[in-house]
Amino acid sequence: MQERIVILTGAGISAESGINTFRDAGGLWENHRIEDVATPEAFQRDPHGVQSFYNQRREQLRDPAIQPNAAHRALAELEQSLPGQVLVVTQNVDDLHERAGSRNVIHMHGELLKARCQSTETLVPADRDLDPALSCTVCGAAGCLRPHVVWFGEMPLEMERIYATLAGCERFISIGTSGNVYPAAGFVAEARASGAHTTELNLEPSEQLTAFHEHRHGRATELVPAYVR
Ligand code: BJW
Repeated sequence: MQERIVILTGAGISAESGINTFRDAGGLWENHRIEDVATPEAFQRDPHGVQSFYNQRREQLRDPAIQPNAAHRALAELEQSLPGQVLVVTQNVDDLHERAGSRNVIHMHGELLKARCQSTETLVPADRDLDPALSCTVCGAAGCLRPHVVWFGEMPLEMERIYATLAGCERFISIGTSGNVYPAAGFVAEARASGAHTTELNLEPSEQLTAFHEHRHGRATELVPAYVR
């Protein structure tokens, strides 16, 4: 059956698991310039610096203290109670939705625990630190592996499937995202144009607040279980 509920998640859903957001006080963009770590040009200029930024974040994800929280678990339970009807589109590169039990997940900005061969597009596991000089086993060329993430100026992943699902959905729920980054920030307008009911669950009003039918503000671990159960 076609998914009827689309849930967009952002860094705020993983904040209470101990993973930094991007734009909050103390967030990743406070200590790193986007132009230095999150563009293809930065990677071309300084592959070691960019890999080191992502290696630090991989290390954080390996920390046993980092676990899915009540919001991730509530979404997994929703999917289990409505088989085939729930699609989670996450902007997050962590694996906390999967660890909580969600199965129908699109990582539109990629995955921290994968690397991609720049020659063949082959994906390889990257659960350890990545050395930019490593060669990929498929093409054998040295230095061709890059983090499997979507940087500014690059096309997010699985856009066709996302837009098709937005066009047919009846509910759109946005959780823990500031609504600053497109195309994800425009999904609420797409869903609304298709007749979906739209809800924002976020710590504070997002940039897209006025586009939603309803909004609730507070911590994801409290709002999400209360909203979806
Ligand atoms: C809590 C909480 C708690 C905290 N409970 N809540 C001018 C106009 C329009 C667009 C553009 C433009 N100029 C350039 C563009 C395009 C550009 C863009 O959007 N730029 C803007 C900055 C203006 N976008 C792109 O380049 C994208 N590609 C693209 O557009 O391709 C062309 C295209 C055209 C048409 C269709 C399709 C494509 C690519 C964007 C790639 C973004 N990449 C990153 C890095 C990924 C890898 C990595 O992780 O390192 O993705 S940037 C970063 O931002 C990351 C995130 O996924 C993304 C969104 O951040 P998010 O999740 O919203 O986090 P925060 O920190 O911003 O917000 C957290 C929220 O949680 C806050 O509101 C808190 O209040 C809340 N919160 N604790 C609940 N406990």
